[in-house]
Amino acid sequence: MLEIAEARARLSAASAVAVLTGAGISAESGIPTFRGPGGLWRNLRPEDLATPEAFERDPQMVWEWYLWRRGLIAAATPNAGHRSLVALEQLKSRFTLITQNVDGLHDRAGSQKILKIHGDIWITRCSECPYQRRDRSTTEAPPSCPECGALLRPGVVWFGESLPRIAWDEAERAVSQADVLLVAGTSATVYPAAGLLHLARCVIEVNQEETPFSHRVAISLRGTCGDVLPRLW
Ligand code: BV8
Ligand code: ZN
Repeated sequence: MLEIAEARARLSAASAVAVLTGAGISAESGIPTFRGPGGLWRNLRPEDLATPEAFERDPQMVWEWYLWRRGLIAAATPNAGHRSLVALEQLKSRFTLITQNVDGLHDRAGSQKILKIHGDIWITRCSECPYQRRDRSTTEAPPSCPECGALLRPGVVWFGESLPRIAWDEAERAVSQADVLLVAGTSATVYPAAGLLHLARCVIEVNQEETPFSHRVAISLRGTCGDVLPRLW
């Protein structure tokens, strides 16, 4: 595959590399994607689940959805796609992994420099005050904040909520300074994350299907993360 050789050449010549991952990189670990067949949103629309209004309206339903997802994620293990990014990080002096995923599989694979721009499902935080904790508990209902008594919620970014300031600023800087932005397993439909592709000098995309950016990136590799990524370095 000519494009693979071209992608390998560009990545090996790059001294600064940024990577953006989406749900597609965790699909081969058995975690359903958001918009694919059998996706997490299948019977409900994102607006029904991942929004502050939904949590306000029905905290129990939203909490249970995250509990179900935590169960899926706890049973999953990182795959060759996650592991290949650990190897790439060790090869590059300047490397930043930006992920939209909240599953923590990049951490478990051994990646070091991770910017979680949509938060972390293993964090539980207060809906009112700054209180938060790492949380693997499986309490059936959203607990109350020990500091202020308000309801606790998953430490993820919902639709309509702004992204974590520090992580987002670092992500923008890393992409604008990178020689190559490698985009793996994302439909590139959620903003502002997808906007990072506009900042990059050179984008290499790895996706099973076409995305809105496939015709505008330097190289668009069609295939699974688990198969393609390990062949790129
Ligand atoms: C904000 C965390 C404002 C929670 C998530 C209209 C136009 C443009 C934008 C908007 C609009 N209306 C509203 C907006 C803004 C909105 C948005 O972008 N909406 C979209 C739907 C249009 N964005 C927001 O609300 C953001 N906040 O704008 O705030 C603001 C500004 C200032 C001050 C205050 C407020 C917040 C967005 C974050 C939402 N949170 N998740 C949780 O996880 O529960 S988004 C959710 O979608 C996940 O994070 C996920 O990562 C993300 C993106 O999805 P993908 O990761 O790409 O997954 P998807 O299933 O879509 O695609 C999978 C891809 O993988 C596919 O392409 C598939 O082909 C491929 N694939 C599958 N298997 C494989 C594979 N590829 C390779 N190998 C495989 N094996
Ligand atoms: Zn509180």
